[in-house]
Amino acid sequence: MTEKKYKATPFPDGFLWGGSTAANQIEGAWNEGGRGPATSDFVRLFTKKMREEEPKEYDSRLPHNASTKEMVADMKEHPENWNLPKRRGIDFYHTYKDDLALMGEMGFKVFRMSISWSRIFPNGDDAQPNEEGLAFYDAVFDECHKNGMEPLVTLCHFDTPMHLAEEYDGFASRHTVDAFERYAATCFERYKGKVKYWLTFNEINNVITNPFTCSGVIFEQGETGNPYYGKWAYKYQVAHNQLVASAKAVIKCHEIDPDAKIGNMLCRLENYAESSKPEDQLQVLFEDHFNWFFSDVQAQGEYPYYMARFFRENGVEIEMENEDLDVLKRGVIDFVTISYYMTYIMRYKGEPVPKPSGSLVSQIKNPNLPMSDWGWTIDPIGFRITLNHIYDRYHLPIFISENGYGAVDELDENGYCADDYRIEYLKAHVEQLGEAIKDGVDVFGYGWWGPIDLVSSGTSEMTKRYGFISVDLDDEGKGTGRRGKKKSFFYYKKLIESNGADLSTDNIVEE
Ligand code: P53
Repeated sequence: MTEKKYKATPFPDGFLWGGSTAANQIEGAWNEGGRGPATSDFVRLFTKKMREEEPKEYDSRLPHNASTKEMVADMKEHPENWNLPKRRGIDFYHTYKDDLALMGEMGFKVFRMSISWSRIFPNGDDAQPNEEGLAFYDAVFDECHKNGMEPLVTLCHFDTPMHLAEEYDGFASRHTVDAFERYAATCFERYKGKVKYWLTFNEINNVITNPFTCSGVIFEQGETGNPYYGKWAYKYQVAHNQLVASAKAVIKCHEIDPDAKIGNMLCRLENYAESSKPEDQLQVLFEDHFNWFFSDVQAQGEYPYYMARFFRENGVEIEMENEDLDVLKRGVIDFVTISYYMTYIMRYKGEPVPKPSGSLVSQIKNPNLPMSDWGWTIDPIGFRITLNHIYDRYHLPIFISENGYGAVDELDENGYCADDYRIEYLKAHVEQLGEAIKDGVDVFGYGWWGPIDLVSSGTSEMTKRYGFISVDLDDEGKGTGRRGKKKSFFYYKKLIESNGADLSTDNIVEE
């Protein structure tokens, strides 16, 4: 019936429209249900204002005058001195039924979420899994299906169990690789038949800029006297270990549930040269290589040629176990996923060095593009370009695991907001997604980041809202938690109903 009612759509039948979340940004209940602490429980609120007042050189989530270990110790001893919003989330642990019903009401076909590793293994490496944690996700997956959605599940989204961080320096140790493999296998066994789509690590490439957040690396940050601090060797060793862990999970997934598909997740940084100078274009090439490196290994099963020179010239010698290269070869992903938010401008630096750590925002402004309140450029055409680049490179089906617009919303007493700016962003990006599909790119789904307001990853703010559904909570955790429907809720519903054929903004029915 959709075909009759609407004009042709570039989107294939069964296209997976939906939204994306992460356990550490929605669940809350950080110490309930037998859950053990995770790195995300030790991440402070860090607003734009605080960021400006306290410039930093590395992980934006951490103060730069204290080592991670010192800070964690203080958070344990004086939790009252710290605002740690990821412990609260939006209370999804208790509200998931109502929240998923709202997603179902919009017509979602897919719900991307993550499992909190420390709900399943409180220490990350316990002898037995925690049944209460396993049962929670059973209930969530059942609820997804009840509401017409396939769960698409990330195994680890910025929340390494704290025990593995503190005792083993996270993925700096092979112990963590083994623990992850066992955790992944436990999930595949338990949820076989219930979960068809898996992802290994969220934004695996961000290990270079945010090693604590991405990989549970705790020693490296800000510790003066630490021989590894700031060294590429350490970061790329951690990256290697995590790539091996990812490949091992892929192999396990295929063994345990041959019907399931498993993908990667790359924070895709699409870069433009600042000028037509060949040097600037060369910098784009370098930067692309640092970004592609991760998905190249995951999709092609081997280290790409171009890293050898960087490793040689920067003293990086990856320690490998005998089986590693074979594991990487056998553990190639079934599909590719990316997050796409913005594009960056590159200026020649004279040598290949990855972007300065923690820079979520381009150092150089693009005069041709508008920006969000957080300085993120809005670039729908960049989305089409990036999709073509990915497909050209891997020829694998693509799922957009994140795309979205964080803004300050003025919510009324019903939690309503006429968020036309969000609608515009969505419309423009879906239009370009359609163009990419017409170009021949094989995309099978689109997950809007934060379909319900959630705690920001980069700043832990609630003020940076992404949702079609509002949540009455502020940065201090104050508010009723009540959910409301924004104007964009009705727009996305209509868009999904027409399978992307109806993108018009002048016939939105709000009811
Ligand atoms: P927030 C860097 C650049 C782009 C996206 O981000 C990034 C990052 C790392 O923080 O992260 C992804 O909440 C991430 C989500 C996150 C989302 O983008 O800082 O996978 O967890 O919430 C948006 O506005």
